[in-house]
Amino acid sequence: MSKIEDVKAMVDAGKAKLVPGLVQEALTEGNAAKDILQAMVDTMRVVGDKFSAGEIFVPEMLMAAKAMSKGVDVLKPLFAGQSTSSLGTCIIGTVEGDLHDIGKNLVSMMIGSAGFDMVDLGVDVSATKFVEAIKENKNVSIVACSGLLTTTMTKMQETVQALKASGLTGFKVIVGGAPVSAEFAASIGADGFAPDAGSAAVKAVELAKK
Ligand code: B1M
Repeated sequence: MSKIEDVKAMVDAGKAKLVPGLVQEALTEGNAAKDILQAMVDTMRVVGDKFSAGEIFVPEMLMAAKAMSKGVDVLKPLFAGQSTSSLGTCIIGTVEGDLHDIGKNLVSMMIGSAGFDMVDLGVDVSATKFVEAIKENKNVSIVACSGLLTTTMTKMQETVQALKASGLTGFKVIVGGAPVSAEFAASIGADGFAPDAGSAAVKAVELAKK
């Protein structure tokens, strides 16, 4: 059995101490970093389904999230960019009221590896904080807003509106996250949408070069 199956099982079981070693073993076994990452992403979907079905609760979900984050730490250097010239600064954060950060961290890793200088504002980021971050950082070309909860999609809308109304220029806004669609992104005035971390990086490069 591939070590990837062990990685999946231990992320599912929330074994944060075991996952890094298993990810390393899966790499040694010859598995591609992107396949190991995808396996962990798929496992988090299973974890979410179990939560929806009432089979597990928030603590188990949190443990699985921690386990995945530890696994991602092992893979991070393998996704590091080879770009020498910067495409500008990308400000990234999860919108106000939302504490989910695994997807945001993956998006940050991929956009960073595409050649941007990353400024990660973390989770529960208000519209005001996003706007302030543009003022505080040089050469901001992209603002990336992540959101996982349907209940905080209005905060994403508020954020995009505040960014557009700020009078600041020179940057484009990308939004994404499980409940976000291309239609929703367009309806709130975002410049771009991406369904996953890889395409977020592609979209960021495309918009920064426009
Ligand atoms: Co939460 N949670 N959670 N949770 N959680 C979900 C999102 C949920 C779908 C679970 C479920 O019910 N099936 C559900 C949301 C329902 C909804 O609104 N539609 C939910 C809920 C309800 C909640 C709480 C309300 C539970 C409670 O307290 N009763 C609570 C809310 C807390 C808050 O935020 N205020 C809560 C809490 C938590 C934990 C803290 C326990 C933990 C998060 C820990 C952490 O992030 N550090 C957690 C987890 C782990 C999940 C699930 C299981 C996994 C999320 C995840 O990390 N996925 C999730 C179920 C699921 O997603 N199926 C769930 C893996 C990650 C790689 O995928 O984040 O989707 P994702 O990111 C993807 C894409 O979405 C995209 O690219 C990423 C990688 O390819 N993407 C972007 C993300 N951001 C992007 C930005 C972009 C572009 C693409 O451009 C800028």
